[in-house]
Amino acid sequence: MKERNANASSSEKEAAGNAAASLVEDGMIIGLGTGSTTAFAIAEVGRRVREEGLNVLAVVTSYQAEMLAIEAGVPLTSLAEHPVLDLAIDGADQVDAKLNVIKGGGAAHTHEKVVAHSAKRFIVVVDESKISEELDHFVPIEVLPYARELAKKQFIELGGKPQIRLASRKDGPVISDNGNVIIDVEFGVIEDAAELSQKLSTCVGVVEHGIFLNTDEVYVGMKDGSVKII
Ligand code: ABF
Repeated sequence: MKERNANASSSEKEAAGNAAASLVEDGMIIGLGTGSTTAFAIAEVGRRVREEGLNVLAVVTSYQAEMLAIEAGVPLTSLAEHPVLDLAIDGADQVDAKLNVIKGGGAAHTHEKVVAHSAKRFIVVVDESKISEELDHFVPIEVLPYARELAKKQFIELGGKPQIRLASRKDGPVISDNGNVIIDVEFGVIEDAAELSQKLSTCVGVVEHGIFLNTDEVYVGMKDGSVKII
């Protein structure tokens, strides 16, 4: 499995998260995702609510994001009440030059994809280490536990090397907020993200995969403290 750059500085993540949070305008309904970079965006939105009286409602994509939003004082709503979002902010595992994105390191990509597709504008926030000329990160895939072995067989037939994601204590598989398992699949360099996305979506037992093709802009926290928008 491709190791994530564990050395990415939190200042890069904070710069990207704050820059995206500055896009939030009064009266917006927003989507807030999962992960340590988006956590900075959530904290900044909360600061603006508390200190600037920002009037905003947020839909969150995971229990982790919900906890952070509540702690930060960001008022919450749901997609049932607000099915169309003005802006969604979320992290990523890898972004290529064509803005194809791989997400799912936090096992929440199914809800994240629903939020990303419910938003008029979808912004990804990353540190510089996530940017890559081509996509070669493993693809997280949420799979029905009942279909675990059948799904692995289909991923192998597509040229992948599947690995069930285990909980850190190695006492069993990671279980998503939806009660499913996560299978991480290495495909090597992904030449055609749209084609692989389509093939994975038609595999029996797949709930959702982590290839995102609808990102509008990527806010990249750079090592020099600046934020690059691609
Ligand atoms: C979530 O958090 C996932 O979709 C993504 O893989 C992960 C990124 O986490 P971090 O910002 O901590 O690297 O957005």
